[in-house]
Amino acid sequence: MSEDDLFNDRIEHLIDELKELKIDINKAKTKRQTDNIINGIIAKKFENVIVMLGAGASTSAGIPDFRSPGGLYDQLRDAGINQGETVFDLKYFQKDPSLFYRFAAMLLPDITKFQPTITHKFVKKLNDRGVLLRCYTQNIDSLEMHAGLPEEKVVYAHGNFNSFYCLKCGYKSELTDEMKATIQDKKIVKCPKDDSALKPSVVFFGENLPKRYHELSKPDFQKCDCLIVIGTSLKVYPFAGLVNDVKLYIPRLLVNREETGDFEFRKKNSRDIFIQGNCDDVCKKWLETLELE
Ligand code: CNA
Repeated sequence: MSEDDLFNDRIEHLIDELKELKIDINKAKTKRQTDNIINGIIAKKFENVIVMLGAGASTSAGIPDFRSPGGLYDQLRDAGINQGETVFDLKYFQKDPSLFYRFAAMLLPDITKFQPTITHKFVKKLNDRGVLLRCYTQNIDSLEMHAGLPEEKVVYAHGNFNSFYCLKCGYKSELTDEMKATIQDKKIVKCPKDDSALKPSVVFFGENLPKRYHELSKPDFQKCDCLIVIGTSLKVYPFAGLVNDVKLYIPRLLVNREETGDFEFRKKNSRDIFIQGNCDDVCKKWLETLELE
């Protein structure tokens, strides 16, 4: 080997070492920042924590998300529906509700089938410790409620299946066992008054978000002293925009399989922290730490 070759070899080796070191430095920084947040929660330095949840919080319960490989949009594509959003489009539903009812069973909350995940239990734990200001969820599976979070602590930003209503005559009904059976049979749930399709109180594309979301989000996000965002692609607005409604110095933590959203993880001295991975694994560690205290 010539001297030049030896030199180049050594340089490449050094570059590799530096690259590894940089990753370790980033990991250590993320761990330190995250520990600060969990310790801050334990010490009640943070008393107004907001958790924003997405479909990733429920995937381990067996409910597919929309956009992950093998998720609902992929399954719809396999069934010949290329635009997954169509199933949840208000105008399309008014034209042809059968499309929605073909797939509704996949999302219908059935507590005997779907149980709250460790992530939901972590959010409940925050509330038990008295530091949860509110949980804003995009999920329509009501697993927050089944985890034991009180109603006033949750904003179901995209509604849920708890009630149904008629778009024509305004008839309203709670979800009954009979309606559940109809949905499981992939049939349309009909209005007993005018026989048109009943729509669940799930927010479809083209619909306004619930009044409670509009009333609470502004004051809540101004009061928030720590934001934890879990299992969401942050692709759906206005929900995704909420991350920018906290004050400029408030720490924002994202736990997700991939980086997403309007954050500045790489900026020097950034308040934003990204933890890549399975949210249940991350929340399990946090839960254990909180339970030890
Ligand atoms: P999405 O667009 O499907 O994104 C989910 C995100 O979570 C992706 O970035 C995934 O990588 C990530 N993810 C999935 N599993 C995990 C996991 N175990 N750990 C960490 N990250 C994970 O879903 P969003 O919630 O962002 O989109 C909003 C839609 C999805 C809302 O309107 C919901 O109503 C709708 N949705 C809800 C449910 C439910 O209620 N469980 C299920 C499917 C879709």
